Amino acid sequence: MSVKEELFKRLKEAVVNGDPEEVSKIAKKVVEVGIDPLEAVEKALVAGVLELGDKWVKGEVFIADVVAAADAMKVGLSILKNEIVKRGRSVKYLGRIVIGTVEGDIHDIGKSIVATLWEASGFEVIDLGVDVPPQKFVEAVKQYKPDVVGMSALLTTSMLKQRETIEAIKQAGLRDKVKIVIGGAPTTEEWAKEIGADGWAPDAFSAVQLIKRLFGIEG
Ligand code: B1M
Repeated sequence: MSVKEELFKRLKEAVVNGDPEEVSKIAKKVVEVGIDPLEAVEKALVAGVLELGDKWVKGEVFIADVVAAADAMKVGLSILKNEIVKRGRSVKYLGRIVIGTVEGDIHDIGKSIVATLWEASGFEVIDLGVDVPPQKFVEAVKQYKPDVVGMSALLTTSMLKQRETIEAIKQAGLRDKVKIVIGGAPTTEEWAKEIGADGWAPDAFSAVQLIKRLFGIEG
């Protein structure tokens, strides 16, 4: 087993065990030995949360275990994020994006990864956090004047808030000032079209391609 595989295996285990200290220690080691931080996010941090998520859906673990794993995962993401952004650092920002998880929804793992990759791709990303009401997105558009608004939703119930937020931005007379993109596991391209979003992405990597397309950036 290579050093990388060994570190990824231990990092994933630390996430599954909901052990932030161990996650922090191994994530720092990943950076120290120069392993691709993005690969560590995908193959260890996210893999750990999903593995536990499957056990939870099967009723083998409790939701508290999933929360602990998600919190431990986010400790690792914050350490690896700096390295990801540093490696992708571009001199000036290519554009400004406001992102948030919609009202009634507190899932933020996917959103944080998307925000990290957009930052690493040279965009200024303002993260509004979770459980963000439509009006807060409207205020953020007025305050930050972003080029793009991104909304994440992980519940079939909270997806409806993506539509409500687009309506609120329209009501505020701001719809032509921003591009709006959505994502999150239950969302689909059809849903994005139905609610009048400008784009949708199934995962973080295609979210980077999407944002570059919206800005007319090649590659
Ligand atoms: Co919850 N949860 N959860 N959960 N949870 C799901 C989503 C669920 C599918 C599990 C299940 O039952 N099968 C289910 C939703 C069912 C549905 O409505 N479709 C569910 C449920 C029901 C719930 C609760 C209601 C459980 C309860 O309390 N009874 C509750 C709801 C709380 C709330 O939001 N109000 C709840 C709570 C939680 C925790 C808080 C414990 C925890 C979240 C911790 C956190 O985020 N800080 C949690 C977790 C971890 C999950 C699972 C296990 C994993 C979700 C995740 O992080 N995936 C999930 C089951 C599963 O998916 N296996 C489940 C990994 C992440 C990288 O993927 O978020 O899809 P994802 O992000 C991807 C893409 O979607 C895309 O790129 C990302 C990276 O590749 N993407 C975007 C995401 N956002 C984007 C935005 C974009 C573009 C792309 O542009 C803006």
